[in-house]
Amino acid sequence: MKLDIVTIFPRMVEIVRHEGIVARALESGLVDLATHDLRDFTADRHRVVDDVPYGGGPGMVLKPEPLFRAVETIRRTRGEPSAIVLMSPQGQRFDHAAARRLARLPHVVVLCGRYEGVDERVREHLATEELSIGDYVLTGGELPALVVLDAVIRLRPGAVGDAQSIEHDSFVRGLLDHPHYTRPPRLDGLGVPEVLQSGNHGAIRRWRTREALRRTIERRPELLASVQLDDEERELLRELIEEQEEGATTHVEHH
Ligand code: 9D3
Repeated sequence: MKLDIVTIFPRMVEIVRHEGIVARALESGLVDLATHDLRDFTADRHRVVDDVPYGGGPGMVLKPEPLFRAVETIRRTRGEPSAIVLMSPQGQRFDHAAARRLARLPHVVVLCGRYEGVDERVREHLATEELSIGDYVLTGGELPALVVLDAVIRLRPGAVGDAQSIEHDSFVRGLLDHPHYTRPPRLDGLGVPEVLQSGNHGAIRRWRTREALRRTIERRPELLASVQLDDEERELLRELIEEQEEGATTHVEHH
């Protein structure tokens, strides 16, 4: 997979080459990452990438020509991209489904916005889609581009050592993850649930499903609306709701 990132802060993106699963995927050639300094595509002596907004108002707007030229150079030197993603607060929310869709493409270009915004002609005539990573205000599209890069790269076959951990991704299933424990069995009096040390794999599986359901109800109940539960899961869910109702009438919530 080819990934091209266009930014005025290429060093912010280059840090991913040094550490972790992403660095290994790049080193092993699973992903070919190129970063492009937007200022290299300016035509003036001062390498200016922004300008005042037509109509007035505060802040600066990212000029269109350097972005168009950057993509033209990517087309010539790296080939025709399958998607040109503009990172912007106005974009569709990036989620696991979007990560999986992008991970299947052979060549993705990501454009990082800065300042108050990007000239609308980039959005309409250059980008093929627009993505946001969530409803909070950042200073630019670089960290969002890294979020997309991280989520996409780990889905490429061979990037994550244990393929099972991809299938178990909680958002693939639509439920939050169950709790995890490792040694020691007692930590200053804090124990590990007996069932996990029992060796009873059926009981362990049921416990994990119950705890995943419990967390989902407590923290992200809206996720349950779009998850397909099997008979056992529906039964566990019914038990949990009963448990919750008993709790509500006998004692005050402690968190
Ligand atoms: C005044 C209106 N703001 C739009 C909501 C202006 C503005 C804020 C922040 C314009 C650009 C930015 C910089 N952010 C991004 O480029 C960005 C972003 C984000 O801020 N949050 C979540 N996802 C993204 S993707 C790109």
